[in-house]
Amino acid sequence: MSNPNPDEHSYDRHRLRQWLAGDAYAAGVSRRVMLRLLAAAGATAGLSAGSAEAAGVPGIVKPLPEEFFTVRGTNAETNWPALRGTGYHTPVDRFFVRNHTTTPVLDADSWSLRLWGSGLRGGDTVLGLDDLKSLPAVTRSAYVECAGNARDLYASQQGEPVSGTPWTLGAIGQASWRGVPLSAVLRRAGLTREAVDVMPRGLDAEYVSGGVSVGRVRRPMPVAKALDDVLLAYEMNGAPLPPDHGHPVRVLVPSWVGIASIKWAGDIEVSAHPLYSPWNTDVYRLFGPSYPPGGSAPLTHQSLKSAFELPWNATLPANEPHHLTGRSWSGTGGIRSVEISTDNGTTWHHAHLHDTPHPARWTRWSHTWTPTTPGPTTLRARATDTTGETQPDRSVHNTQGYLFDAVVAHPVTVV
Ligand SMILES: Nc1nc2c(c(=O)[nH]1)N[C@H]1C(S)=C(S)[C@@H](COP(=O)(O)O)O[C@H]1N2
Ligand SMILES: [Mo]
Repeated sequence: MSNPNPDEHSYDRHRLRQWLAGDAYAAGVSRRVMLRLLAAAGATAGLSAGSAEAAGVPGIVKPLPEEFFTVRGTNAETNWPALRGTGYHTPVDRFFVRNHTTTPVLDADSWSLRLWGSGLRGGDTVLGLDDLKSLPAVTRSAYVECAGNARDLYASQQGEPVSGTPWTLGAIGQASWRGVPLSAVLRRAGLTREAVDVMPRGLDAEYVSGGVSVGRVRRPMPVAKALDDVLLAYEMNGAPLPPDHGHPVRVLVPSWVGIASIKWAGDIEVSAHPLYSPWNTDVYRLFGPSYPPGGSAPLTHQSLKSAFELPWNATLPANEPHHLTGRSWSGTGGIRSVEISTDNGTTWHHAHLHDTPHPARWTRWSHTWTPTTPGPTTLRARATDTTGETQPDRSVHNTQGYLFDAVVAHPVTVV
């Protein structure tokens, strides 16, 4: 798989080596706590159950009607049929929510963002929302997708056990985000040439796993990505960010794993040393027999996927044309083509594509099918991206079920 950004590639290699050598310093988590955590959770099971999740309370502010969402612990998965006809951007009322704890309801007037750390000159910088809004704004379309999206397919389609929230395909949403480039804020705060990592941290509650707090949600990214296309977003689809999606300000890291897009940003550490958090060491890396003993490099880009805007086990009348619709996306390239099979993968037809390719955005597609034979069958959508990668028949397993990319067999019955 090609990596479009050489700086990200060297980030992967160098940080992994440093982490494995114990060279990165632990911000907020002592070695002792990490060891307890690993003992409690099992070396690769990682962080799985928060206290709210264990209690089965979603802790989400917006309504979660059954036709739009499937609630999974502290999270809400978007039902794909609810996206049919919604256009390029996902309406907030059906945008998935992934919370480690619960949505904090923050006051925009008293909110501030602190930038600090050894990668800045001249001390801390504190910015209020008005300060951010006084900087030149940009608007950008991008999806946010959980790295564990489609995790359940490892088990249901491939018969392989994985740990974590059993998402089907609905842990993705795409919005139009307005905000300030993180690069502008970093430069204003006195970014130095020595800076290597940038770590935003949320204002939501500390995350407790296995009875041990690992602190507030945070994950470092290399300075090259931070200076590239990352936004500090304060608007979503033309309105102030809603509480569940990070009000008043979230980080938006296009095409990367959703965990990078820290909600309710409260501070950003800018460091001249490699940074560490549980979210780039114990979770959001690939573990398992196909990967190095210490796991893969920390995850960056999302994987290639496709989904139909149709209920699972949908019933479709025979001898009538059905306008099948769906979307495909890839974090490493735009979508170049999508093929559809309505006969369990025997024959394939090119779908009609409705959007231009972009690695941070999905492409809508459609295909008209007139079934003639009653009975059960499976529909498949197989996308190819602009790097030439095509969705495989089987996804390479990892214990935490990240980055599923195989063609999904979507069951339907013709009547
Ligand atoms: N502060 C904070 N930021 C966070 C999270 C969180 O729990 N707390 N969850 C992350 C994960 S794992 C994902 S997939 C995305 C989900 O964004 P959404 O809830 O707006 O869809 O937010 C990320 N940012
Ligand atoms: Mo996620």
